[in-house]
Amino acid sequence: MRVDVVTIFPDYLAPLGLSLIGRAREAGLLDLRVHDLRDWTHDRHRTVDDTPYGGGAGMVMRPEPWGEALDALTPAPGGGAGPRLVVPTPAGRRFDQAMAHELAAEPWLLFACGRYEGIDARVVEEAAGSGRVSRVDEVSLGDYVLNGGEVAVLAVVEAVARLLPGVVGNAESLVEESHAASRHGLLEHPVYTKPAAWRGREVPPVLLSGDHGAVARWRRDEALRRTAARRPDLVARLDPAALDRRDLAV
Ligand code: 6GU
Repeated sequence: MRVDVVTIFPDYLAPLGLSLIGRAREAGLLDLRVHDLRDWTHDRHRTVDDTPYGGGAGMVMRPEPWGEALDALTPAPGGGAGPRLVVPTPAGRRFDQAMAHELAAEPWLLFACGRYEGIDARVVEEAAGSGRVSRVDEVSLGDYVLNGGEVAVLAVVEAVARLLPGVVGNAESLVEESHAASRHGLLEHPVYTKPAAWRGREVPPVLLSGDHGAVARWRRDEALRRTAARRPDLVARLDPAALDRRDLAV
């Protein structure tokens, strides 16, 4: 998969050279390219922002550098398939595991990181009608405000890259984790490792019992309990068909 990121803070994306993602890049599974938006400015101060029309606090990113950046990084219409453009913004559609899977199926993603109060709205409009990108999504990580899109890109790229074939060594760990489709909308159960007793706390005995059915039942109960306590919104959305009689006793 190819991923381009345009930002005024390329150094912010440095963690994408580390760990799992760094190894995926070295292995050729992920072709990640970070670009400085200021390379597409032409004034002495390399200006990327200006005051908002209509007034109000803060600054808005000017459309011209963005237009030039997107033109430079995408094929002309008819020149082959363009990337899917992803614009992180707190005003976007909520990013979730389903969207991570959707993005992981794309051959090419292009992230446009806004700063300040955001990017002039014509940039997304123009890109969507340009024929140079396959589609445009404005996405949000959740209901809180970050200073810019860079941290969101770190999160989205990590969530997406770990779904690419060969990136996570043990594919089974993808299946079991919280928010995997196979968990039917429940959070993951708590996990334990050695030692069996630590600071006076024992690992739940059922996990040492060797009774695989009992272990599965215990994990299911704990997942339900945890989800009900922490994410009642997920419980409300559970498919009733995914519950069994013993679940209702929890
Ligand atoms: Cl994607 N961007 C910004 N600036 N703030 C956010 C966000 C994105 N998601 C949650 N807060």
